[in-house]
Amino acid sequence: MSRVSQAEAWRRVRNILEMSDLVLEVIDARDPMETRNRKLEDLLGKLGKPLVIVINKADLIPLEVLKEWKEYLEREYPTVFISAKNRLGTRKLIVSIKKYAPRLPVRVSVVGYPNVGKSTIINYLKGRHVAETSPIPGWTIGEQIVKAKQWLIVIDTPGVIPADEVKDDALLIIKGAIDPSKLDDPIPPAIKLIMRIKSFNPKAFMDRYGVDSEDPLELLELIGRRRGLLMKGGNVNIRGAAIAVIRDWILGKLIYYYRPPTRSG
Ligand SMILES: Nc1nc2c(ncn2[C@@H]2O[C@H](COP(=O)(O)OP(=O)(O)OP(=O)(O)O)[C@@H](O)[C@H]2O)c(=O)[nH]1
Ligand SMILES: [Mg+2]
Repeated sequence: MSRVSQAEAWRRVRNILEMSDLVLEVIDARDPMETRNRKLEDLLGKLGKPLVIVINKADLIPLEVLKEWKEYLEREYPTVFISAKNRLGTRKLIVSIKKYAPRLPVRVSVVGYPNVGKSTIINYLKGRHVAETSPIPGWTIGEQIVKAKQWLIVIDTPGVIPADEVKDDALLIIKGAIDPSKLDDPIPPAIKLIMRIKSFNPKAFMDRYGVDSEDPLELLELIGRRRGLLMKGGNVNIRGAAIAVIRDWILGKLIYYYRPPTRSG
């Protein structure tokens, strides 16, 4: 499924958490609920480690929605939103680390689902490329300890998936947490993803591909044809189209967002 087994990834993350003074949990701004890792948060609670939630990929969604998520999540944990890739909001991240660190110098681990941008954040904090990043989920296999500043040691970790989710391909695709080319059949998860994207952003497919349909399978066919994904005989390679859609989602080329639940809801 990924380059490292999830059992091994969890084992490594647990070891890192034990030696951390502060933990950054990274989530994806496009789907904060689905990329928030409750299993990790439970573990941190048990270990008694302070946590800051980092909403990453803030460049992909509107500022006013980011502010709503920050306010919502801050009922539970201190929260910042940043775009590690575009280096936006990252000064606030430094301020938060200093504020919530029990002492300086501080050891901060960066954890979360695969592909949320943990290694990109490590590189930002260091100020140069020291951790490998990739649009392929499950890229980081081992921990990497980086002295980012005189007072700051940051630790990159492999993405972790709760055990009860590892077999749910459709859910993991929505979370952007697995590599679609590894799936036996990417078509059913792609269909679920299409339906989720459409439910929040009806224009997403017209904007991205210039085609649309109410029927997700037909939409895959239209996208495949548009992209020239044809098989011998001229039929559309639906599997290829499914992988293309999932990749675009992972790459942030398909976007949706939603607002946090209201206080009464
Ligand atoms: N749009 C956008 N993309 C980002 C941002 N930060 C990271 N990415 C992209 O997200 C993908 C994953 O980034 P990584 O830093 O490798 O993610 P990771 O959490 O370390 O992933 P694993 O090692 O697989 O667990 C890459 O294609 C990054 O370029 C961001 O702020 N905005
Ligand atoms: Mg990584």
